[in-house]
Amino acid sequence: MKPAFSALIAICLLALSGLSARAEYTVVEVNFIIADTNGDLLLSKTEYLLVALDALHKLDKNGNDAIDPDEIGDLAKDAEFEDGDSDKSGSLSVEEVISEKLADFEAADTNKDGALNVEEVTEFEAKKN
Ligand SMILES: [Ca+2]
Ligand SMILES: [Ca+2]
Ligand SMILES: [Ca+2]
Repeated sequence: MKPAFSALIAICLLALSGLSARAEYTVVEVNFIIADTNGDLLLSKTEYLLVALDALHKLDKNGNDAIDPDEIGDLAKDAEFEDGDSDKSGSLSVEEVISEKLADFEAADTNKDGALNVEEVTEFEAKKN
């Protein structure tokens, strides 16, 4: 599915979901709805991890199941990339992406119900930037 098309669907779903009555949605909200594959307005750990793994596979141009610095350009200098690279191999493996995302999930789940609602994700993304 083309990204523009799935964003359009997400906006329609948001409108139908009654999540908010606004005409415009933030990038975080649109991404949230795309990630929320079962449409319960909560991101489970699986849904959260699938987004990261999907991104990894899109970025992984040489197909070694890892994000290498030359595949992401300047993002490789990002603290998040360096933090995630726990064995300091210079690349992010699938395992490293999963463990980093699980840590993110725990940090973002402020009410500790084992799922992320849109407020939790919005707050977490705001803190990260
Ligand atoms: Ca869900
Ligand atoms: Ca790679
Ligand atoms: Ca939560």
